Amino acid sequence: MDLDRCRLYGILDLGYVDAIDCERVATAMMDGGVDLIQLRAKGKSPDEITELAQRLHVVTCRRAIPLVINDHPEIAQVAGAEGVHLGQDDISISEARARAGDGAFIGKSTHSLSQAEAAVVEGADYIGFGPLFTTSTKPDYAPIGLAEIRSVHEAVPRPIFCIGGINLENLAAVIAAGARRVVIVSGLLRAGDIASYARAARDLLDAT
Ligand code: 3NM
Repeated sequence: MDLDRCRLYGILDLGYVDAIDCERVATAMMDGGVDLIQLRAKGKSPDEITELAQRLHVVTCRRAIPLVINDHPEIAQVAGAEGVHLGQDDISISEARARAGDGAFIGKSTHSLSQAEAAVVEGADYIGFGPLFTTSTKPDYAPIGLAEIRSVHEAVPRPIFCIGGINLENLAAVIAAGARRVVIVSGLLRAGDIASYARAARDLLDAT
């Protein structure tokens, strides 16, 4: 899986999207140039997530866009998803790799430079780095700001996706601070025209 080429990561967060709309929203994201999609379904049952992951994978496969499952390596395996995303308090990367099977890539959320470095030592294929700004999608985390973006890129030889409160209003500043890849959740999912919103973000990223 060539994660290096991925720069705009969209998350289907069921806090913002109804399960019934996920395929339509994923398609709009991909139309706009999102090149990695995660299913984040906090509070849903494993059966519900599995069913949704399987449906979504049909749609993402058609465009050869990798699908990442948050928290559930077994579901990634059953659905044939390409990746798994873990938080700091989840199972280890090696455990997730064993459960997801067959070459799934594993990403990990990190909230400081030292966590980012530790995630690489642990074997993460990519990291999330944030939250840069306060965000209602993950409200209990203190924002880390933009100051460490450059040093994390110097320290971590893996794709780094900056995350947390990123939107079209602040994306240029995030890029100017050194980000090459970003995750946008609520900005995209609340947009009236998701494909156009993604395209505008993509254009800003591609200009660097
Ligand atoms: N993880 P939005 S911040 C899911 O820092 C998530 O690990 C974060 O959503 C982290 O774009 C975050 O709506 C929320 O702010 C991102």
